[in-house]
Amino acid sequence: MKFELMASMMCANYGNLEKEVRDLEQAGIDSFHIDIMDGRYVPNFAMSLNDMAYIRSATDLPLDVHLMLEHPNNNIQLFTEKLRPGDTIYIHPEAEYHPSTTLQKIINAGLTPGIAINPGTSVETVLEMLRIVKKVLVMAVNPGNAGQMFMPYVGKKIMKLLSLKDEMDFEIYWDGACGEDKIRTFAPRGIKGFVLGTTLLFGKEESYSDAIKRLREMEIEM
Ligand code: S6P
Ligand code: MG
Repeated sequence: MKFELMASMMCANYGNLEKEVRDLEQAGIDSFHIDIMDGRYVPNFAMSLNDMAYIRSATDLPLDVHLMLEHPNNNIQLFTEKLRPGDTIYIHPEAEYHPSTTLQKIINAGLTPGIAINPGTSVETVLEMLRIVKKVLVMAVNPGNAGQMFMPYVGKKIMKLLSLKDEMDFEIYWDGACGEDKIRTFAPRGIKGFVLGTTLLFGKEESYSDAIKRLREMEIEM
């Protein structure tokens, strides 16, 4: 079964980011997930613009940029000008007065537009934006940190999104507390990709190569 695996780079070893990028590439990761925070929309600072720009320069794989910022429209250009076609920017619609304007700027820059949906945000609230975006990042934890508790009630929302994705033309991605069980359950149902953080990939005895190989070769029942 084909599904994408993204590495959550806020969980990487910043002592040697170049090696982290190289090891993850060699291990067969599909893209790099970049969590950008402002300490306001979420109570944390993870990665920033320069970290993103460095990783952009260090790999040819796509970047998957998750903006956890208040009013990203104010400085979206700082991000779009450093990215390239094939890269994605996700915004949180509730962090913006006019999210469709910001999404249009992402489209105009030749990038893939996405929205991230918090555990407490309903599909109905973002319904019209599903027509604009190509990707929906479903947050299975409250945004802001790695290593958090899975919110089981997001399962129902995922089923609703799955029923809309073909008609409205978007793909669904999983972010937060992604364990093997989540991939086994949701890949066959149509979730296209999974962000891997401390639950499955980082800070383990197992090498990135072994972990990614194991996940790709997992027996998944349809
Ligand atoms: C959370 C962030 C995520 C995490 C990732 C961590 O605000 O958007 O991308 O970095 O989910 O994964 P884990 O397995 O540690 O929860
Ligand atoms: Mg994220």
